[in-house]
Amino acid sequence: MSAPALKVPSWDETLAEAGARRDLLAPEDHAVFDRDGYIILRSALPFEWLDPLRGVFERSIPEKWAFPREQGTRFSKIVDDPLVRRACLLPVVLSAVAGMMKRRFYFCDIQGRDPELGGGAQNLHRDWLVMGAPTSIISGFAFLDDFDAENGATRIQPGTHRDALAHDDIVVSGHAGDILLLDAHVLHCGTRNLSGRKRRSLHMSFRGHELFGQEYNKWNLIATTSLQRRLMGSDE
Ligand SMILES: O=C(O)CCC(=O)C(=O)O
Ligand SMILES: [Fe+2]
Repeated sequence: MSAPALKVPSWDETLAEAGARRDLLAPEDHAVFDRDGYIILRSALPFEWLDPLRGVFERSIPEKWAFPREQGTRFSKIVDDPLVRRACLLPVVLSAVAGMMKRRFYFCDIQGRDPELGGGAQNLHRDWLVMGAPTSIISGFAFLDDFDAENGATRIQPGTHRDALAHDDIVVSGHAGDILLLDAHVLHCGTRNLSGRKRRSLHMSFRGHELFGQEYNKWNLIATTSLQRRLMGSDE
């Protein structure tokens, strides 16, 4: 007797298994994300995860990177930590990303970023350049410290995912545990840390399925569960 064929769960089934549901966000939150190209999910990280995540961040700063990095900023290499992975795959995050992507996507990459005193100033940029079609990348920042214009918070020009003209220019602020999600077409940048107060974030990237395989990525091999592997782009 032959073994029964294994059924690969569909993408919708995978999202459902991960607990993602459109109604985890209010309808107006989806509308704001769509209109402005960014959203801040307040207190999205469970409070009791903050200290352990800060610990992972601090323990995972390499002495040296194999390629040049921004001066005056600490980067943490946190790819294979299970709690970090859970933080990136929270149902509310997946729900928001699914609402914007409207197609299969995968969790691609993560690193920690912490601008130090005097460091962190970036040029305004987009994380995804190909305009005129829905974005292929949504960038996320899970904050481990309170953030504002004094410690290098993110500057954003809302709506620039649709409209080349910036109507507004803001620096976001909030508390440890908030998660900023950004359509990568939106013009944004890190700002200078003027106070020296830590501004650690977990900087993640969700990508449309069409980009899968473009980057060197063995993440799905270290993900521990079948569900995580599917959310990172692999099929069982
Ligand atoms: O950390 C930030 O606020 C922004 C970082 C960023 O946009 C980038 O590195 O591409
Ligand atoms: Fe960026």
